[in-house]
Amino acid sequence: MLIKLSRSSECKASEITPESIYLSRRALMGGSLAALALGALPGRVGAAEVSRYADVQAGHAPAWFADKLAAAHWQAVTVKDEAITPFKDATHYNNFYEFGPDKGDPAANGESLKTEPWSVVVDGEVGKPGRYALEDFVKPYQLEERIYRLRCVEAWSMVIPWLGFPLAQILKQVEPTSRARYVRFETLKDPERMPGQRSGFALIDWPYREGLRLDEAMHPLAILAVGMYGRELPNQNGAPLRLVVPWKYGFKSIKSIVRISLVAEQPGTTWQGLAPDEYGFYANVNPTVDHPRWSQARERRLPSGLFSPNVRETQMFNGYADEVASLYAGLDLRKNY
Ligand SMILES: Nc1nc2c(c(=O)[nH]1)N[C@H]1C(S)=C(S)[C@@H](COP(=O)(O)O)O[C@H]1N2
Ligand SMILES: [Mo]
Repeated sequence: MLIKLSRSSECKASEITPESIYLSRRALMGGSLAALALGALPGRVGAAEVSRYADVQAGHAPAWFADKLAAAHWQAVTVKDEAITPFKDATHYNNFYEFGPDKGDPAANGESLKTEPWSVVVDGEVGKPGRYALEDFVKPYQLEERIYRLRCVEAWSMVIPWLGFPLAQILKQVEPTSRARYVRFETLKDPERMPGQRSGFALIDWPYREGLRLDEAMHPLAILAVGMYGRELPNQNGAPLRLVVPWKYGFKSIKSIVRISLVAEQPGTTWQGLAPDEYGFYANVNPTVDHPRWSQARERRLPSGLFSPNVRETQMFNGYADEVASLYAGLDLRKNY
């Protein structure tokens, strides 16, 4: 994985002051939505309106998405005393190697991705395998807004308001067999529309692949996202369906998913396959286990500029230790990085 610290100066001074939206933490799976916190959102017009967030570009959402949005559970999970990253940064500083290796490439080239129609295959060790149109795949579930920290292994981070639903809901519905121990995910392979899949960055054996242990995948914080900032996902952020696992390094949160397979053995993953000494299967955010080429103790919170680097301490499990640490009881996190 490339690290381009010199690019930190990309953020213009005008972007350094975020549209600060401070939120209070809600109980993890608590159903109650605090009117108080909602009232504190500046620029809010209506529950289903994109203008919940400042400077958010409207997209071209399909009709089913608008219906889902109207019934969404806003702020189902939030972060405490941290500003949401401006939409501009979250959509113009991306890793999505299918569209090129530079942070600006996914925004510049993502347009060519065709997200309609889209289908998702669920197969492997499940009682009910199937191929679903995205709309049908999402239909049974209420969208929840999950405001999560995202910590890239390259030591930058953001706070992003996702819209999605727990991965566990889908997994339960397809009925994993007793042999299922891991979940494997695959991104679309479409070299005609994904320039990075046909260019020089051919080190990657496409499609991009990721995986989770089944108990990690069933954890209520792990979600499949179809939107962010009160709208559908922009292509550069992994439209139309991506994984978000907030306690793990960003590369686990695979974009533009077309296949979810329940499997018996630990699946191979893209970055682990490329550089197994540097990127592990677990990839839990851990400030005490350094990457072989850089420290993981701290991170640059975007927007981050030359004169305002906005560096902060990285938290164990990215701040989600209370919720997820028990998944790793007895596991040597230094060996299982
Ligand atoms: N298919 C695919 N998924 C991917 C990547 C990628 O290159 N291809 N990059 C990963 C990395 S390294 C990070 S940090 C996050 C970035 O998500 P964001 O661009 O929405 O912030 O996506 C992850 N998911
Ligand atoms: Mo990343």
